[in-house]
Amino acid sequence: MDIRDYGWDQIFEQRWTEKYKEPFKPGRIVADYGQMLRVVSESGEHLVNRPVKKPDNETQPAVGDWVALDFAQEVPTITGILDRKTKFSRAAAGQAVKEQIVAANVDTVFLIQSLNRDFNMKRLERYLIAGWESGAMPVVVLTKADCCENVAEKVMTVYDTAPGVDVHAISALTGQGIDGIRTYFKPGKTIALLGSSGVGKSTLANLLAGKELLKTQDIREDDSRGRHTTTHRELILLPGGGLLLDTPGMRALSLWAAESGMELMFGDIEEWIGQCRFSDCRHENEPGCAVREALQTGELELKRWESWLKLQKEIKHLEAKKEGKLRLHQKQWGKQIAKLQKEIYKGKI
Ligand SMILES: Nc1nc2c(ncn2[C@@H]2O[C@H](COP(=O)(O)OP(=O)(O)OP(=O)(O)O)[C@@H](O)[C@H]2O)c(=O)[nH]1
Ligand SMILES: [Zn+2]
Repeated sequence: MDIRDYGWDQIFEQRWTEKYKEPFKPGRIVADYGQMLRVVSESGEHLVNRPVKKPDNETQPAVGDWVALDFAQEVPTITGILDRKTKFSRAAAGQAVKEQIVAANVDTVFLIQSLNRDFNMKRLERYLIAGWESGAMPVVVLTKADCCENVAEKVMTVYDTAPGVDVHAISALTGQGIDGIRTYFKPGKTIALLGSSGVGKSTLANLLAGKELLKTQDIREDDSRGRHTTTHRELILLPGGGLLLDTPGMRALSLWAAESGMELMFGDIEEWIGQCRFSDCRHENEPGCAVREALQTGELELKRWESWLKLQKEIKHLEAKKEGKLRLHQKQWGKQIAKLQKEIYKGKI
C-alpha cells in the first residue's frame, strides 16, 4: 500500500521525522467505529483500539488523522497523533464544552445543501464560517438541482454571501454538475462531504465511487429530508485517485471556533465597525456610527448585519463557556495543590 495515495506528503514526512522513528510506522485513520478505529499503513489495513484518553492530553484521534502505530505489540496500537494540517470542528452536542472534530487533514470541504425546501442561507453561513475556520478550502455544493425551478438565482445568492467560494449546482439524478465535482479529486487530496442529514451526501459518494458504498434510504413523503442512515465516518480511496470522507448528517452545526472564519466571511462589517467614532460603539444610535450609516446607504445589507449580530452573540456565549471550563480546571488544580501543601505542612509527605 502506498500511503501517498492516502495523502502522505512532505509536510507529514517532516512532522514525522521530527517526532518518531523506527519501529513506529505512520498510518491514517480511515474509519471510526467508536471504540475501534480502522487505520491504513504501508502494510495494509488494521483495526486498532481507540487510545485511552489521558488527562493531560485532550487530543482524541479523528478520521483523517495521521497516527504513529506501534507494531511491537501483537495488535498495533496508536502511540501518537501527527499535528493536523486542517480540521473541521464543531461544538459537541450536549452540556459539555467539548470540541468534536468531524474531519482531520482535509484539503477541501464540500459544504452541501439541497436546493429543495431545505435550502437555508443562514445555515450555509455557519457552514462557511466553520469551513473557512478549518483551514481547508470551502466549496459550496447545492444538490438536487432537479428539484428546483430557480437554480441560477440560488447560486447567485450563495455567490453574494460567499465571495471567492466555488459554487456548484448538481443533481445525482440527471448527472448535472457532477463532472465539475470530479475535478477536485486529485491523487492524495482529501475532500469531506459535510451537511445536514438527507442532503444527498451518500448518494453523491456512491456516484463518485461508482458503486454502492453506503446505504441510502428513500425520502419520506412527509418531509424533504431523507432518513438518517450514515452511521459512521469513513474515508474512501476513489478509483481515479483522491479521498472522500462521507460524514453522518449533522442536525445542527454549533460553532466551536470562528475567529478567522468570521473575519473571512464578514471582514467588511469589521471594517465598518473600525470606522465608528466611539470604540465602544454599540451601533444603536450613537453619533458617528459607521455601521448605521452603511445600513442607511445600503452599502451594508440589513440581513448580513443581523446575521453578524446573531453569530457574534453565539460566539460570545461559546467563549464564556470555554472560559468557564478553564476556570473550573484551574479551580480543581488549585484545590489539589492546596491539599498537597497542607499535607506537606503537616509532615505527611
Ligand atoms: N431528486 C433528487 N434526489 C436526490 C438527489 N440526491 C439524493 N437524493 C435523495 O435524497 C435522499 C437522501 O439522500 P442521502 O444520500 O441518503 O443523504 P445523506 O446526506 O447521505 O443523508 P445522511 O446519511 O442522513 O447524512 C435519498 O432519498 C436520495 O435518493 C438528487 O440529486 N435529486
Ligand atoms: Zn457603530
